[in-house]
Amino acid sequence: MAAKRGALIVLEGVDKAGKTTQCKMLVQALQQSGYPAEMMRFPDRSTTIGKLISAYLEKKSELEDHTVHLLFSANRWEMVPEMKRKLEQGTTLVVDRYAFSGAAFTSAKPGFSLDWCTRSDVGLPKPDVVLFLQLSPAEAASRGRYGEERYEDAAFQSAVLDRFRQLMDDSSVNWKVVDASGSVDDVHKDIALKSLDAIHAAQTQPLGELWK
Ligand code: Z5A
Repeated sequence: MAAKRGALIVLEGVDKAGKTTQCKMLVQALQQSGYPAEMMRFPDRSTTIGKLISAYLEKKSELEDHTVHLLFSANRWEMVPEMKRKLEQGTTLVVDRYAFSGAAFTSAKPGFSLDWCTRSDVGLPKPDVVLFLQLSPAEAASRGRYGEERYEDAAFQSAVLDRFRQLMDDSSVNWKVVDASGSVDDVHKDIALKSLDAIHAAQTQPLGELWK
């Protein structure tokens, strides 16, 4: 009999919301409970495309805004065969940022519509759930100063948050808001519960296509 497919679980949220911390904790907790699970993150800076993106984020290179948007998208598409293979084999993928970051960040730049920014990601594997880690700008600021990378400033992050809110109005995506202001353990408990629901639901549903 074919293995039940794994779930595609995406964590999104503003800077310093705790996405990376929570992805790692979730994968560990799932594995300890006997669910095959792996973490992925976007951008995946290890690939040839990812290295171009990384140099751009580190301000070591300049790229035209449409071009870098399409590179972020290509960086997701290049991972699709591997993602599908793992999901079909029954592995749950816990993904740190996805197409929603792509659309929110580029559309926060002048002259970009949300509609244009979603197009290059139409048809990607559709997450079974997108957990949006909600944190106010003041609470994010209390977690330390922004770093040196591109986009790490308060005004731009506030524009990004507005775009995320618009994306969350789309009921074709299974958004779940998580209050990320609690302790690491409390946030984890909420995420683990919501993720188990998604894992169980995914076992009886085919993998969808995003924004189609
Ligand atoms: N980007 C884009 O433009 N287009 C795209 O398509 C994609 C991304 C996919 C790089 O992303 C940039 O690329 C990003 C979006 C853009 N730009 N920005 N800004 P990244 O994933 O490499 O971003 P990051 O900078 O590594 O992650 P982050 O957002 O800054 O952090 P986080 O993952 O949400 O949080 P964290 O690293 O887990 O935790 C941050 C700190 O808070 C750390 O000190 C923790 O110990 C602390 N923390 C975590 N949880 C808690 C709780 N609950 N309480 C207190 N303190 C906590």
